[in-house]
Amino acid sequence: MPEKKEKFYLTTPIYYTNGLPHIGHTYTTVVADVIRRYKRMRGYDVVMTTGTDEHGVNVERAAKKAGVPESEFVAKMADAWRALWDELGIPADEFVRTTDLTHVRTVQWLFKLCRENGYVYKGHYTGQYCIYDNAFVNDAKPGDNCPDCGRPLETITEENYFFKLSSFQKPLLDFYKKNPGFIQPDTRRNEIISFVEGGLKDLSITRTTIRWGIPVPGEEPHVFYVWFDALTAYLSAVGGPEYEKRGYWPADLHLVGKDIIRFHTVYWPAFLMAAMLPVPKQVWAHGWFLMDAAKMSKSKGNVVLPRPIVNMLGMDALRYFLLRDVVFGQDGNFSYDALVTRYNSDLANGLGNLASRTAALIEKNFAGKIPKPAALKPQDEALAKEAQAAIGEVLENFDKLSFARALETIWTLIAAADKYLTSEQPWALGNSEADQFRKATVLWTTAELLRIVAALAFPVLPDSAAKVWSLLGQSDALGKFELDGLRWGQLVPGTSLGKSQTLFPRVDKTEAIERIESMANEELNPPKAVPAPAASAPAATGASAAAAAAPAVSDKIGIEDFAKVEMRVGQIKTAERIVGADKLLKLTVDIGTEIRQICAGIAQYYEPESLIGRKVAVVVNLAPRKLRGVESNGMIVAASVGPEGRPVLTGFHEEVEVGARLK
Ligand code: ME8
Repeated sequence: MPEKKEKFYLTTPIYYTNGLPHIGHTYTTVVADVIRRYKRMRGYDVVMTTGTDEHGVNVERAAKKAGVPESEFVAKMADAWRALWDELGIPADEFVRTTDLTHVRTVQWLFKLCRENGYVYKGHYTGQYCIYDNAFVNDAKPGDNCPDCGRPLETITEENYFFKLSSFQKPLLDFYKKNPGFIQPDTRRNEIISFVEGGLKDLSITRTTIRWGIPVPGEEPHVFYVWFDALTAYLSAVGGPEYEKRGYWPADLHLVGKDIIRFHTVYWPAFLMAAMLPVPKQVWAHGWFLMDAAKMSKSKGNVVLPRPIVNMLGMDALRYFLLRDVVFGQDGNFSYDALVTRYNSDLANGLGNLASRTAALIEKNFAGKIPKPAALKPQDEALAKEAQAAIGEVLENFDKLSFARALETIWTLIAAADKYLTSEQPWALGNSEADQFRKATVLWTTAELLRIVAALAFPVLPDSAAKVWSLLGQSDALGKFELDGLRWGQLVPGTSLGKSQTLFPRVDKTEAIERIESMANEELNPPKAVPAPAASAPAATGASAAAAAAPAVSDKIGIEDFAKVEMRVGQIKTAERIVGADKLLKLTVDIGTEIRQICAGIAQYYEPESLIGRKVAVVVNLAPRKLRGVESNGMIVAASVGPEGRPVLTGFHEEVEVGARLK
């Protein structure tokens, strides 16, 4: 544990704003968040940066297509990226935009330093350029396609400022040698060393053909070109020219995908060396998540989105899968099948089941208080030893960013506890004093193991580990717990258990996948914009609030407009909650001519059982649509009450026939 809080600065790439985040971007940001939480639990003062890369031709074109100025386009996109990270619980400590003023100043300052030190000159450049990857392709001929994305290259000739990258071959090779941990994993280091040994060409760092970029002061129309601009964001985020005041530079860790390792391990240290600024300590390049063996991209139509998965299974499930299923550094295939299988086996049947089983047994046998262990048997001691050893192993693996290994060790412990419970059978013990002592020992041991599991799993499963933690009656915030102090034996007997809650409800694989895919489809192909609901409209608890809204423009409608809405008396036959949709109930409703499935946003206000047999007003001629992946064919009418819009279902004071039309 560092004496005085040592600083730790880590970054994700700053993502392009011409698209929205998919699971690949989410992966890097999740990993950064896991490291951030882990380092905080090891006593570090951590800052994590992410952000958006907002300049360049692609943005110019996308803004034009959208018919808005570039600044407006990127502001919306940056908001969308930031909002998604917030929603997923992985917000940056510093969110840097390359259009931020501090960033603009930092880029101009870095350029000035490089120029003053003699590493910048003016020249002409003609090259084959991929506008999608924002990179010149060395050795390509006119008419070639990009070797990375396969799309046509463009020939570009223009006056540029050049950076003397060629002067840095030896300094870089010396630097890699002195700092063998700088490029990780090792295979990537070897690739980069061979690349640099092969010779470095000077690099064009400004453009005159692009308008949307940071201007080179006094040299307009030159604007800075992608990588000189983008990489500098890491420094801008922690103070830019005043970085020394904040004290986070040099970065401890740049996390990147393998696609951009060269820019981070060759260009970036060279720019900083040229400016005589400190060089980051480590660049870690992870592999790609592939879909059907190809890199995900929106143009190929094979992207996986995070939100539908999170809606269905929860963020912890996604985090767990991303870190458990693929060895960090290697490529991995993304499959919904593997995701849901892991969810059911490791989370629902594994951690979730162990926690609820243990809590239920303590509740039943010890009135919800952690029992005091009595004499230990060898099997109790063996489990304690295994858990104590796991602590060291897990920390070591987190330190090496071997997340899959760390999780494997934690889940081996969970399996050992399951086996222990099954063989000790505390539920089969009687009420004799000896049996009571044995029960107490077994249940304390299992609960103590769970406490250790929760602490170790927290960086990856922040929500559910915290739930297990409070289930075991631990009142301190788990995120502030210091892992260096974690030892077997700290669970205090007599502690009252917290409220029990289901951690990971088991799901049907086929249904879960169908719903995730359907939600992804809705997100990728959103319905056309609809008018906002008028304040006086009845609460739309069914298919869509917007679809049921009264026209916003005129406050009067003709009878013929009202006649278009077919409302009938329906009777609720069944009602159930929907996994992954806290607000919705799935109802089947008899509308006289048929039984309809309708989703209603009333789950927070009505118990499903209380609705059976109830007669309600139903809009029956709404186009069917899917809500959270569940088909809804109609809408239940309710009043919207109070500032929170509490739904109150309509009802009838006299006997009415099911199917009667409301007029
Ligand atoms: O390259 N699998 O931005 P970008 C795993 N703006 N990770 C993936 C992935 C996949 N299929 N797809 C994307 C840029 N990523 C530049 C960076 S940094 C100074 C400038 C992740 O929006 C991975 O981290 O194309 C990759 O490096 C990054 O997103 C690329 O994001």
